[in-house]
Amino acid sequence: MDVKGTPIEREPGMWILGVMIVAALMAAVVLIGGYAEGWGGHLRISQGAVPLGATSGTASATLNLTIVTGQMMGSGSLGPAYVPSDFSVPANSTVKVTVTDFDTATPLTGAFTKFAKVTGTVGNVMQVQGINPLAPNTTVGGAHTLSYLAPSQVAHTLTIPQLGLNVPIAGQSRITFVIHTGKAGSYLWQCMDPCGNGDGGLGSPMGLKGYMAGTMTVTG
Ligand SMILES: [Cu+2]
Repeated sequence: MDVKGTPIEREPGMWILGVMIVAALMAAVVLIGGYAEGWGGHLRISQGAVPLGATSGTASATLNLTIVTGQMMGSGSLGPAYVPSDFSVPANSTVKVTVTDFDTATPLTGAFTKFAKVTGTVGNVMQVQGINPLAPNTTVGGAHTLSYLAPSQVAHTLTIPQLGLNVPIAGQSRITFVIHTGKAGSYLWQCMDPCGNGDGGLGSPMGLKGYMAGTMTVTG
């Protein structure tokens, strides 16, 4: 029993050890699989953040633009400018746009008054908040949701005819609005407020890229 019994007794021991090793290996596979799935899920969430945000209606991207006055740039400046003037937004997503305008109003007149209306944003509205340009982080008055601005209050517009987008920018204010982007492409934007020199304000920097015109790239 002593001599013969030892291997007989060892055999079940080995068998149990084998089962334990296999079980441990299986547990490891399940764990690694779970982690892999977890990572995969994580990656899918981060890669899918843009379309997910778009479907849930919450902003999935932000775009911040500033309108600086010619004065802020000094004597060589050609006039007020959007900074940046070329910018990118993701395709098929919801983008919250903020435009901080340091410039004062140049009233829309004649045929240009149609650019006082907000079009192409979510709800065809925008939020307007007055700012103090000498203390730009402080607000003036309350915030308002508007679909139209009095033509006399318009300083500039952010207009992309190809997308039906038009947002009148109030003088010395912070404007926010939300857009849903579509397919990838390159779209020209321009300001339709006669904020330029000469000829009824239609001269430079009106239509001048880097100032009152530029490109919005929708990246796929
Ligand atoms: Cu302008």
